[in-house]
Amino acid sequence: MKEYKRYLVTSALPYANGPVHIGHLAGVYIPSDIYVRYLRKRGRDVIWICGSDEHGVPITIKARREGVTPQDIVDKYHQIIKDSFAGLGISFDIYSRTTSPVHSRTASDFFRTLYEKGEFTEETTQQYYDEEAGIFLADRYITGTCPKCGNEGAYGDQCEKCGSTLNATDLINPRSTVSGTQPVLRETKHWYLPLDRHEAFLRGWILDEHKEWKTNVYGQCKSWLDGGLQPRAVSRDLDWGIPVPVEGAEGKVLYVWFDAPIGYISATKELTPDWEKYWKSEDTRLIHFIGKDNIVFHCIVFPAMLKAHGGYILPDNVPANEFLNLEGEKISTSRNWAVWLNEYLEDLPGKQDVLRYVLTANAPETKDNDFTWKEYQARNNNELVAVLGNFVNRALVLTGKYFDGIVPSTQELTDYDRETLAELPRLRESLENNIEQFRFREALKDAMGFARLGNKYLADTEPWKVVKSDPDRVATILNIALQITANTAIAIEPFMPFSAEKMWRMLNLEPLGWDMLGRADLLAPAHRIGKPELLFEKIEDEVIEKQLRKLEAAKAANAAANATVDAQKDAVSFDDFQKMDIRVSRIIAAEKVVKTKKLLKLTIDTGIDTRVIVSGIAEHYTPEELIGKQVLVLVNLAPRELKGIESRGMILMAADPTGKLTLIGPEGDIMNGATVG
Ligand code: B3M
Ligand code: ZN
Repeated sequence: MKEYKRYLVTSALPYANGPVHIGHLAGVYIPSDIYVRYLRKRGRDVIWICGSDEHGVPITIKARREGVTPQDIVDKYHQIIKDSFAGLGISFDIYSRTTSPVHSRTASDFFRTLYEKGEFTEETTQQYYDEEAGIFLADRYITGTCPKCGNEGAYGDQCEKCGSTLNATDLINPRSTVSGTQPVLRETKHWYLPLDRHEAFLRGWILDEHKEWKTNVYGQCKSWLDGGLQPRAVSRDLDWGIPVPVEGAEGKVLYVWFDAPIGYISATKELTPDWEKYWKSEDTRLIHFIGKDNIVFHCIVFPAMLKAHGGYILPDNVPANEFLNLEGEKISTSRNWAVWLNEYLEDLPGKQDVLRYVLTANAPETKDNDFTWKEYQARNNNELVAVLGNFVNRALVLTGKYFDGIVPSTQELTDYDRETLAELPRLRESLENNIEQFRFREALKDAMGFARLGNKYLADTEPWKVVKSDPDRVATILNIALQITANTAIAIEPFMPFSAEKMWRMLNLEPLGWDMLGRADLLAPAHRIGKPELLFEKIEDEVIEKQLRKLEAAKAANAAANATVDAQKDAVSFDDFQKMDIRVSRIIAAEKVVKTKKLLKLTIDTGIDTRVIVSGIAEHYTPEELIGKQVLVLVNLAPRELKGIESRGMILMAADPTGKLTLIGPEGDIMNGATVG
């Protein structure tokens, strides 16, 4: 691979219309933080660019909904996002924003250059217009049925279900998301980037020169190219965004996906006067970290823009990750089905590295993956506490106990000692190879491999058993254990910087450089180590249950907010109603029906008789809650057999639009058998 003098790393600019969640972290920000921390640790010249993406329709929709300005929205969430990234140790060199003056100037100049070079086409087309709201409908302002997959919630620019990029006029049965009305078509002029003009170049650059790109990225680019590239509008009829800087463009702004990637350039300008050294020299390696829904913009559209402009380098790699789901469901900002980073840092202070570890160990690097709080707890307790924490604690505590915290000298090494030490450079090589190939899950296993090696070494040599009979042997064992501890601190630093910092403090050492990794002489005999601290603590069930309750509450709140009451049924006659015999009854016994989730077997005193009724309310009531309750029973419903039990009648329940079931009963105690009419 080509030797580069410097690295320019970017991470996708998060939309400033909400906090970041674990899907963003697993997909983009933790992998890029690991990679950049590793490059810095190796002494490479690297700058890492990010910032808030503050234009676009989602932000204006949220502003309308909250009755504030788009600037209010982006000011609020830019700060929340920036602070929460810092709280997790996501160590950008700059976290800027696309409402900055530098960005407006840079994006305007970029557009003007392409305009003056004739790189755009101008087209007057019919676009959807909302006559009630008085605005053109672009992107998220319009919804309808996706022509490709039938998804009825597709948007004017993208279908989230099948990932297709759409034009608003492609939508079937379009509706304005602002007023809900049926939009009309109106003429409007826009500027287009004729991607088809760059198709041959892009085919060669990607399909021939970058076969090493991740399969998911290369595959998506190939299907885009094979499908034939179309001109893409680079302006919009909106009042929020960077004004199109040419004559005859009143009321038009740059399309957010045109301006946002230029944000990488403007933020670099803010960071360093040497910005051109990074963006315009072939000695720079440009890497874009993104999620899979941004592949076309970073591999096709932005490179075409850079090529058309001239003078810029193109990305050498775009290691996009797939999506992370949460408890088996797609993460959704609108449904509040997410673990928000700012809330995580509040709820679980001091557990930044646990989240970094779990989201790396489980990262959706090649396919969508799932985050569960149970797995978060298991990985913390069984891997971080039981392996990494346990090993480091033993090595340090035993050195304190047997050698008063002084690193002992090694005596005669055994074959097993030498075999163990020989593992160190091997682990280093594998770790480096995996990080350089953007395989961070595998790289994390290598980093944890140092702790596993140490844990096993202590368990096999059992210094606590031989300390009386052979203190020299124990000196050798603990010296080796401490060398492995120091190796572990170097190796985990890109992944878990907070724990590495603690380890250097406990070792009473300044952080060692990456070039020391794999060696067995990191701690000199007679060096005094520091005070052992616990690296990780066990996570109890209660902590997880609280998070799961929080998710369920969010789901219920969302369901209630979106609930719609069923329409009235067809009319029935009074005689029809008279046929139903509904009685006040009392539940006198209740038990779960084995091998079912929903069924309870209830013994009911109807005032007429005592009978058994099977009811599907086990997910809403426990048997204990029901005993003694008076309920309404339809007693003359024809008997049915359910799971081998004869059920005679039906208990009346209220089912609300969120699916919650509630028993209906009399106000206060009345006689069983009372007739309800
Ligand atoms: N704001 C993030 C997204 O699509 C988008 C990235 C821009 S990177 C230039 O979720
Ligand atoms: Zn679709």
